[in-house]
Amino acid sequence: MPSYDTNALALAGGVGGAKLALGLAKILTPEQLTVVVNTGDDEVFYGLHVSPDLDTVMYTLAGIANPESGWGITGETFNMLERLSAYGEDTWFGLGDKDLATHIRRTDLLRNGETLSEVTAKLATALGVNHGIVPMTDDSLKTVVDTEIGSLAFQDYFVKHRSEPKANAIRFETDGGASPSPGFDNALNDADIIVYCPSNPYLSVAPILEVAGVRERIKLFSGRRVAVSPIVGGEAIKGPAAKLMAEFGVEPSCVDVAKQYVGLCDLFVIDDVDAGRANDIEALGMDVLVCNTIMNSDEDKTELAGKVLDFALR
Ligand code: FO1
Repeated sequence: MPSYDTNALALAGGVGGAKLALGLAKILTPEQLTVVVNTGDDEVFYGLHVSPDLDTVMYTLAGIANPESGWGITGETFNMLERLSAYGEDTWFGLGDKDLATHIRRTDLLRNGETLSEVTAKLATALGVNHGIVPMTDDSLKTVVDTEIGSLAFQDYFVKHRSEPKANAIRFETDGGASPSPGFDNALNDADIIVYCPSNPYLSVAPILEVAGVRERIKLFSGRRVAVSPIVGGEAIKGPAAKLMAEFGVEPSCVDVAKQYVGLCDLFVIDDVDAGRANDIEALGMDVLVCNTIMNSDEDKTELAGKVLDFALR
């Protein structure tokens, strides 16, 4: 494994982002990598502050993520949820018994006045994660999906309604504006490369770019910016990206993901099955790397992370 002389800032949503973040964490030291995570999906459930994407990245790096779903903790049970349901609570959001401890601890620390960044660092350290996992902001910035059945908070859209209602628009609501978290701010100043993990460009990366000043700072970023497509062969590896693209009138393809990043990205990584689309992406002004981007095993994650770093640093 070559050692890299670089500082990387990775932008990640949930499951897909966490996979590449793990690959990067296996190659780069904690000093060399900051993973900035979408918090537009955060929600209060049963009185507890849940940060699904932060937890997915944290559990993945800690080696305890549920391998089937990609989110939640492996070997989970749902006794608490059953009891809550018996009390008449509508338990459509599945908080497992082990996962629950994370949300109780987070909520408690937030109520004591700690920031989400501080709380996340404490939780990650307790789980043995040494690489920096930071929320995009310590402020509130919520993803709202305007659909044919009305405006839905992200988890309402994604989990309760299983992404079924036709979406018209995606909006981000802040309570007086959202600034980058201190870790994000530092990484934007110190990083040599920015990696867009293969996360949904509309639901996971767009909220990160919505944080005050971030889009402009990434536009002006002097190092290389490299993105990995979450769309392979016209399908999203996971989640509703392809469905949303079709609803927004764009062809669900790696080319249209690249279009979202014009001016914000120099290098674009697509899967072997999309090799025929490389010219279309080059025409957008990005260099293209074609390779396997499907990350089933830890070896796949490390291999892709290595290729992404080699491509960015060549
Ligand atoms: N996704 C589901 O589809 N159903 C659930 O009940 C659910 C519960 C859940 C609990 C904690 C957590 O961290 C994530 C959870 N997710 C669930 C996943 C989550 O909604 C999405 O992965 C992200 O918000 C999108 O990246």
